[in-house]
Amino acid sequence: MVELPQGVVWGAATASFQIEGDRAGRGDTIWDAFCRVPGAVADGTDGDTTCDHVHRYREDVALLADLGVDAYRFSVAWARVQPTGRGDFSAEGLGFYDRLVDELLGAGIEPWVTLYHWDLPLELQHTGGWASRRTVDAFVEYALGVQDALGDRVKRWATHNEPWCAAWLGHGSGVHAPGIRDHALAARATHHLLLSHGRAVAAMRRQDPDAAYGIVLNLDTARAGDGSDEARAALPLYDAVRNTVWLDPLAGRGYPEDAVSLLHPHLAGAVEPGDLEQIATPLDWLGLNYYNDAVFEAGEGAVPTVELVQPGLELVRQVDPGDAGTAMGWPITPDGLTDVLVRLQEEYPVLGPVVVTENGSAWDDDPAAGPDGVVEDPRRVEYLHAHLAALQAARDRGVDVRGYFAWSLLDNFEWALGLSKRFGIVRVDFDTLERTPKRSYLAYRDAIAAARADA
Ligand code: IFM
Repeated sequence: MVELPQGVVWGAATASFQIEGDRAGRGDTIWDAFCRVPGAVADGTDGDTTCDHVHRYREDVALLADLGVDAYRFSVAWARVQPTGRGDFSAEGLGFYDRLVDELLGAGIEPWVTLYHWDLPLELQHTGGWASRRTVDAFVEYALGVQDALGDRVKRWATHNEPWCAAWLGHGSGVHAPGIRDHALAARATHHLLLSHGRAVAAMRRQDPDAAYGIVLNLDTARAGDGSDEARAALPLYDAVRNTVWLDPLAGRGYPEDAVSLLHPHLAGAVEPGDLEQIATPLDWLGLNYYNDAVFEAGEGAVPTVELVQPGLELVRQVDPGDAGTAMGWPITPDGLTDVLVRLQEEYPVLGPVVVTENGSAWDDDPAAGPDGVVEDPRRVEYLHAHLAALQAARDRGVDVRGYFAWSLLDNFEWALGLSKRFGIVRVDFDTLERTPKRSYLAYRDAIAAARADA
């Protein structure tokens, strides 16, 4: 086991498919296929160019350096380094990450690498994707190959980003690639994602015992906004699929009873002897992506529909926050970040210190830069300050939080919503690819400097 440094690592995060572009330099992924389905991506955009980061990474690292971060969290595109997901690795694809890592280290920024942020090589979907056990073996092979290439310099690894999304948005509601709506397959994918995590961590730790290994989960707290019986009854069922179905097996407790009965027989049916022990391979740190709490009310069929995502939510819908929400229609609930951090400390200390690996908000920014060349985004600044205060509140209550990564460095491809939703603290003009810092970038820079001065 490896100790992360004490204190908070300040960082910013992105993900491969969302920023890289350079479609010609990699194999086809499930997201390329999904983007080709008419209507699947709201604005009809795709991952072919996005921020063109593969060609502009030096400029982006310079932005990180000016921001003053300690660390940069990015993901490797599996199909860039292993185009079909099995067999030969691409020297050209690995070469890109090799140069990126060197550029970061040269700027004094530590690379935090996520191995899987949803862009499965399409060939692996043809053999069953995450619903198939075969993908587990493929993932371990891929993880070891990337570590072979970068592990002399990369010492912070996360296996998966938000496996709930890969399993339940990808196979439950089908609003994400591969666009499947089948709770049985979502349950199987849940198990295989966890198993691939545990096996990869064990194999990578054998290869490099001096690196720190984690997984990144999107956890939140569900609340009954209207206090109705329907909403209250849905809360533990939501919690089982969103939170504890991941946390409990990672903590060595097996799958929680609520999840097993809700997903019967698909979840338990996927488990083979020895799997739970492998999933519980010790972690050096746990990544938490936090955006907002889930607030439910009684009611069916409203948008956004939640009953498709997982069973147990047939009689509820999520409360629409209206103008009080972000451009995603998400409520703003900073206290919820403190709550989740406190819960992790109280109920899951075995999972190690927590790193907030993503936190941020989308707004319809006014693109015009002011006289000082900065794009004004007052509500993102407000959201950032509120969540940094919530992080501090958790630390004041004794929670061992070791990092905070803003989502996202750049405006980027927001999955099924395409290029229309902007989470960046730096604006990207998707026609010219010009980068312009927003006020939130400067606010975050000031917050980091102030935190360092206090430390
Ligand atoms: O853009 C995503 C990211 O890929 C995963 N976490 C949530 C972000 C905002 O939706």
